[in-house]
Amino acid sequence: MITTFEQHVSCDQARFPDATGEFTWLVSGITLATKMIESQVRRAGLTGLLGSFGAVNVQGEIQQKLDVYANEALIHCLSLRESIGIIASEENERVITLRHDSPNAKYAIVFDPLDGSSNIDVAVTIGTTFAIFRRPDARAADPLDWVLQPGRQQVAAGYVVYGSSTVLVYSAGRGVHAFTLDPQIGSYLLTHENLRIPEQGKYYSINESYCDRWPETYVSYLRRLKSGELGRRYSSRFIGSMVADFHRTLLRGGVFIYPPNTDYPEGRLRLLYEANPVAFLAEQAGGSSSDGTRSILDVQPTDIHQRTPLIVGGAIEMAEFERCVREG
Ligand code: AHM
Ligand code: MG
Repeated sequence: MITTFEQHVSCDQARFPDATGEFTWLVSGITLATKMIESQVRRAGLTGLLGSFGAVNVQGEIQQKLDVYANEALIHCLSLRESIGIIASEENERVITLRHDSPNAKYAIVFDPLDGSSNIDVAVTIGTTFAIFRRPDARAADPLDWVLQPGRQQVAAGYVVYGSSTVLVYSAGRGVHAFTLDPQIGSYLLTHENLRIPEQGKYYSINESYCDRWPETYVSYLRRLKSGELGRRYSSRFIGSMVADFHRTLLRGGVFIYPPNTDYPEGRLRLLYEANPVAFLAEQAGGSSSDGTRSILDVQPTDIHQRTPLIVGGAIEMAEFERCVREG
């Protein structure tokens, strides 16, 4: 028996007596857009879609052509979903207000259309991350209030990883489930139900070239992982696309870390649409996350593009990180 992503969401929603099907319709906008993106990613070298677009985004980073295509695909598909009032994207400086005052607009969605920009042109795994929030209250005047909510308020979150296969990983707060795109039929099919992060893995994932610019806590944490003090000597894996590095961490265990450094004192990753979705998935899968002092999910955002340090992984690796923080 096969279960498509839409079937899964529809069954999950049926638990709620007042479910109308609108949430299932909303998330079908994500699957449609990510299938459009995946199709362009697979053919990018053949269709002139590699290389830079010629513009710089709000982060001061050069936009790639595929960044722009992915952003437009998501905005186009999601704009048609009446239940979405507000969109925030890594590629747009301000939130996009679709239907702020409509009583049908119950949700906001935030996304990074294509994570891992440096890997786009070299055929290395990239991804799309997203999170959905409920409208804070019926009268919320400021569109920003819809998206500046702590990660714990995420109604659902996930990512699509465009790797050797294309996999959608999703949680609506009732476990983490993964759906692999079957290119023959064009549907995401359930392949991993109730994913759990192994309690202890064997990999740490970090850009170690910045080690002379990290706070001491991260230096001593890495030393401990490598020394064998946790019962094994950890090995290194780093792809440079957070989605890909996190996906391996979710399936195989271990820890993914992007510390603050002297160039990026707040870290490099974005809280709203990069750190929050993976933190939510990690917690749902039995792991946890930190920004160095508290769970990522407890951080109250103040800006849609704010950056954060991110440490996310399995129970043993995260307990060890907390220990290093306590010991200074
Ligand atoms: P992006 O949103 O421009 O792709 O940047 C985020 C990416 C992450 O996927 C990855 O973990 C990180 O940047 C890599 O940064 P660095 O090159 O500093 O290691
Ligand atoms: Mg990105």
